[in-house]
Amino acid sequence: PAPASSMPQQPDPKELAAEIVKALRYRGGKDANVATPHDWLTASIKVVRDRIVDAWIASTKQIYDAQAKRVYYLSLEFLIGRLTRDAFSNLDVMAAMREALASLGVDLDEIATLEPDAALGNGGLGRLAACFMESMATVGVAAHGYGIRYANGMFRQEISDGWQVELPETWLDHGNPWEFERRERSMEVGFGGTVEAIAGPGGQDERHVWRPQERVLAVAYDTPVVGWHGRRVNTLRLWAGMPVDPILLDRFNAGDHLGALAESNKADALSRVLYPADSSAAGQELRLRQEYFFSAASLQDIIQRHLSQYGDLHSLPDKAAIHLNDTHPAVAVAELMRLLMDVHGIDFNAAWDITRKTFAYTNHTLLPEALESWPVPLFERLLPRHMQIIYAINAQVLTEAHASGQFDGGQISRISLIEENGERRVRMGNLAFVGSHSVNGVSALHTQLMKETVFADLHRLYPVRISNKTNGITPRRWLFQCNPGLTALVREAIGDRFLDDIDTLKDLDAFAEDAAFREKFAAVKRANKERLAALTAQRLGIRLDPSALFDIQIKRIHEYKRQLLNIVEAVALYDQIRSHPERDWTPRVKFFGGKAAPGYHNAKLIIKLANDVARVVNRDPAVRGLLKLVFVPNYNVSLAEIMIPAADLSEQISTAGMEASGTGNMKFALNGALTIGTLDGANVEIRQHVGEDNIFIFGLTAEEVAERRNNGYAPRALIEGTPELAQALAAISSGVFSPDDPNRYRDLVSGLYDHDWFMVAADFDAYASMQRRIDAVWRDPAAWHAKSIRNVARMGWFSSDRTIREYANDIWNVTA
Ligand code: DL6
Repeated sequence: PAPASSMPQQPDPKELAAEIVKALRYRGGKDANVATPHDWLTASIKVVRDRIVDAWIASTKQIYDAQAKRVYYLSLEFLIGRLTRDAFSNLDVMAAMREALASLGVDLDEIATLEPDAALGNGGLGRLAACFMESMATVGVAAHGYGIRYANGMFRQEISDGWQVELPETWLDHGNPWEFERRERSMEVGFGGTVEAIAGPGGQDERHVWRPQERVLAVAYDTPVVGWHGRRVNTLRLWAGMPVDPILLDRFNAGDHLGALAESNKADALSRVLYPADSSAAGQELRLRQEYFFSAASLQDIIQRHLSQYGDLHSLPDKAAIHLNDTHPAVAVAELMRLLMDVHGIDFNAAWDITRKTFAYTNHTLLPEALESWPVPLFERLLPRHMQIIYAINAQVLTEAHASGQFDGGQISRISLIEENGERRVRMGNLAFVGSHSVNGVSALHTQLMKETVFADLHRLYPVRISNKTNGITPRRWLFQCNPGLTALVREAIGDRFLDDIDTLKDLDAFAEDAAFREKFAAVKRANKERLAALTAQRLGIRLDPSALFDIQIKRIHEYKRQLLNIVEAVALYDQIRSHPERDWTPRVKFFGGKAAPGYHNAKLIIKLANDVARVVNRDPAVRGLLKLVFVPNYNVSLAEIMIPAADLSEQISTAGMEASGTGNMKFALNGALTIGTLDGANVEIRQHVGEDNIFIFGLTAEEVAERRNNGYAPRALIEGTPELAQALAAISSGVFSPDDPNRYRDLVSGLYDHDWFMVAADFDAYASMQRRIDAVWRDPAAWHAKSIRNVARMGWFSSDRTIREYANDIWNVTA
């Protein structure tokens, strides 16, 4: 990291106030007495941005002068959320800005909530990219993030009569004061057309010229990303689509007014919407166009930068590490080959060597339905030259596989970049794998399963390519900013060292035994819960008792994440409370939040079920408020920042083997929530770090799930032998919670009886028993808080700074 001396001076609030008024006037064209709260926010951001720019330019110059290697992180998603607090706090200007604004009669906390979430991502993958950007700037890795500047990011979710309704998210309504438009940095991107092969001298080597039929411009928008203490400032460069000709005048003049805008609309569509599916491949042509659009623009940018500094592309792997965040940018492998061969005249073998040394790839899911592949005819039509290159790469890889003598025909066909069963398709995972020198998984278990399943054959062919890099989260956002109460308490207990070195959070461990500290810790949690209860009252009109156990499951809605298991257990508990009012029940609030992909029928039905069950349970006087269900609409990063610090219990209950890592699990534990979870993804490593006594693990292991699936699993008999479960399912299926449409959940429930792919029934008993054990621990506050404190103390390892250092050392070969 750059020396602390590069830290900006603490600004004087009086000077800042003057700067804010000036920005309001000269950049916003407004006088203070007519300024709206948005104007104040924009002016404040611009003032801080000016300071960032100095550090930004210094960071860029430092890397340029040192001729250091840069990291290029290609990601179709960056789920950033709000930036203001991140930037103010990383730059150490939060207190001064608060004071400056207060002197002008403006409340920083109020205007900060006006900033829309930059929701340019679906979930875990996009949020990981955002954490990585912040960590790279913090640990001193010179990096550019590359993605798409979607005009409409993740949809806004409203709940209407219990159903999810999707509305467009218009985050750019008030402009985006954080970004810089770089019209001069526009890249031309082509689609379609033909390829001409031109014979070289002597008629031997062919040179290929791609003549695209369509051309669009990718215009760069840059956002500075500030590391902790402003040590480094990196760039997030997002591309927006623009037409080469804004209007086709000849068509306009001929009276075809709509046709005249056709190109403009096509270009606009490229950066219009984020595809809102995270666990199924989007499949449509526009998606492939988006993937190529941002990959091609980013590669041109990288190559221009490299050539202007070094003049020759053979040194690209020494100066550039290009990272593929999942397969979405995998087409970049073929695009780099094309640029090297067709534009820069490098031969296939040398180009292939450069390409493989430059790229690295992270896999984020093993779900077969999420593994991207594109129909060959579509690929060929949109990217004819790339298709040829992919065939050439494939020939090379298959020759190597044959030569190794390790594979029979079936195995060879699994290595191929082309899926040949049924419709021929290009396998993007295989392309990313063979085009990279490093392939990594995102938790120890996931990496192991990658080696054994989707990439088993490629792993055999290239046995040292796969490694594990367990995910992490930035503690700046996910502890310091979202939980100022806990951060202050930890500082009081162990001093400030952990702010710079999160591993030293360990020093807090001893305080688990300190009764006075536990009281203070409980008071902080209580205050965070009161804040969430106030939000629930205000937004949903539901009153909650903050002394109840706050049990939270927030994440995308998916059958493998098993929100259904949680809801079914709630129904069973509801039955029990009604049947045994005499028992000492632990008051509990079960919170749910998350969006369903718009085309995912069962996920949407699960949202409706949560709301239907909530309506019945919350109103039933027999429950006496002992159990409440709350579905919080429009779950996003900003809501996570309020809910996570308020959680007592974190639900991480996916079917083992199906959640690649999870990062929500890390955020909760860092904020002192105890986890109820399966041995899936990073839960396995969280258990190792926090200790078995401080986490509630239940259910089948990944191995047991696979075994059951292979050996014939009969959920019907199992359900019939588990009365509590059978009763809960009967209630749901018969319409107890849906009297207006008694059959609404019949198919959902019969799916559990008939196949239960996600093992809800198989894990029900273990889950429900673990919940009752949790109730018992809750009744002993000293024991509960001691466990909770130990979770906070032992989660430092899950900082994304650690993850980024591992990437830097083991994959990118850059200093951090
Ligand atoms: O690696 C980040 C994140 C993991 O923590 C999640 O476990 C994983 O589901 C997610 N993957 C994706 C891609 N597709 N799907 N599903 O979002 O990546």
